[in-house]
Amino acid sequence: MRTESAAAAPITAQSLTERPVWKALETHHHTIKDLHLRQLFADDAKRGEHLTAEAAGIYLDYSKNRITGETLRLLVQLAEECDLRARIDAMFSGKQINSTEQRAALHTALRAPKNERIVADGIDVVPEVHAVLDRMAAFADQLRSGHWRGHTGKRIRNIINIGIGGSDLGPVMAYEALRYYSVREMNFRFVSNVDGTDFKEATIGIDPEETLFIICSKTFTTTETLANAHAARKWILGKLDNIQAVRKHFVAVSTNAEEVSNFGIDLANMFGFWDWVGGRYSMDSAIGLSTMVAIGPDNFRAMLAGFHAMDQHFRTAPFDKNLPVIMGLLAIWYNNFFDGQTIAVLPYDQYLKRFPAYLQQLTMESNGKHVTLDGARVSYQTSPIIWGEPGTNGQHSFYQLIHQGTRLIPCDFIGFCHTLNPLDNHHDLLMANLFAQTEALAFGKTTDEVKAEGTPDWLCPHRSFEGNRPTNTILAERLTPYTLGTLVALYEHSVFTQGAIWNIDSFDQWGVELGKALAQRIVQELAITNGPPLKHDSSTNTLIRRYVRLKETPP
Ligand code: G6Q
Repeated sequence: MRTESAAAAPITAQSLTERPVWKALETHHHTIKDLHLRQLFADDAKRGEHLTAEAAGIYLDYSKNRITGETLRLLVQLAEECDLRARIDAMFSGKQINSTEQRAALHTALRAPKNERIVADGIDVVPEVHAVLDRMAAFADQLRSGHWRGHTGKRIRNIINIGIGGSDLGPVMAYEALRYYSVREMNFRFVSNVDGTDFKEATIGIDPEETLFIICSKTFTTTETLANAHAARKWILGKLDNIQAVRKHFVAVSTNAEEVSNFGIDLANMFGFWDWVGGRYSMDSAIGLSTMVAIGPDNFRAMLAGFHAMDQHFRTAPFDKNLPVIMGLLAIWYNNFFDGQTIAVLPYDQYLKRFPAYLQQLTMESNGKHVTLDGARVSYQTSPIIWGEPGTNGQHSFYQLIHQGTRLIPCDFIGFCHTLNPLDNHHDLLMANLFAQTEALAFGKTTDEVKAEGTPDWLCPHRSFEGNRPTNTILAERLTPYTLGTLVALYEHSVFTQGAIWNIDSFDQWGVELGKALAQRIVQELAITNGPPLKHDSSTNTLIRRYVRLKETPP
């Protein structure tokens, strides 16, 4: 869909790094870069209360960052001068902010309440969004109640989502995050990799008669997904041996009705979405069908309400109180002024174990760009690398580097005041670790303190902690569908804020498209033993020849 007015992005001749406010930030960075968090907290006894913000049930403590009031003032000024406000409005109102694909990025419409009106290309999209949600809900209810039966009349007990990238990471993350709320009589599995192992392992020990596949693909042309979908059809027909079975064991989520139909899926069993929903922004569209089946329509709608609450906050709150804006600006502060290269996301909740992986795509596919909206090479770093693991596991692994390594790694700690699974004092232990880590990272342990503990001189350098390692702490009451929605939207909009300031297209992914095209050619070459001479570089030619020769040799 093409939306009416383009030019959401203000194309300014002035490069970001030439702006006076950018230069002021550079000077300011020079002045405060050695200032220690110990000093900053000593200077303001209430810093831990002042540098906080709260919205939609999310409390953000950003006091343990290497910033002063002046830093914040300048960063907010940067956001204003980069027209962040106008860009936010352009996104929410359906302008073509994804300029290289000439599309809107209107994922916020996916969680708009029924009475809202959002016009794209002359059409109010909200009724369409709700019509799909209602169809999804009816289908999910049929499955959950056992009314939807397989071809031989058996109840569906296994749901396998087939999709990759944005058609997989969101559904997997949301299923894991909301597992507590999921129907336990059903199994949910996810197949993404074209590696046959993924499909094989997902189908081991389950009965095709009790299995439904959700084929998620926006384009319905993605090689990996189609290969797995064909394997699934074979697997179903292998047991049921009747093409009619496809109708009862496959549904599709796509924007491409023609290809869905070519595959053999009844269009009555297709759930649509729109080209203004980017893959990595689609977990709250029909791509979330597996999530809805798992947690039920009411919980899914609660998740959408959480997204929407954060959307409203992002759209309306002043920048200095705006959680996604503050987080986005802090990411820029470390990325562009401290030369920080990565950000660790550390959820202290086992259910959020796939959240860092989800954020990797959201952040790095969105902002891993090297040219501005007008095609000029950027003269500054764009997306940081995102990584992480749930606490406390990470503490016994890579936190060593965060505490005592040579790199600056800002971290986001995420925790909840209530656990979903009370077990003795486990939750206090978990949260004590979270608080202790942020405290230790900020304040460290001086050589004098280490000495005072009786440590011999030679050991003191090894046991000292410089501290001054910045962290954000995100605290919410409890992990619910609503909270998950707010958390995802928080990061979506933080990513948006960063992209707006870097003046890049956060909504295209030409790097992904390249990969999709390149493998097509080589796969044909791998199928022929004595084909024509290869025309790649000498490394690729040799690797292909070696592979083709050895794959013919029995192991
Ligand atoms: C996400 C990307 C990418 C995409 C996958 C799957 O923003 O566009 O990760 O989601 O390549 O694409 P299909 O859904 O079209 O199969």
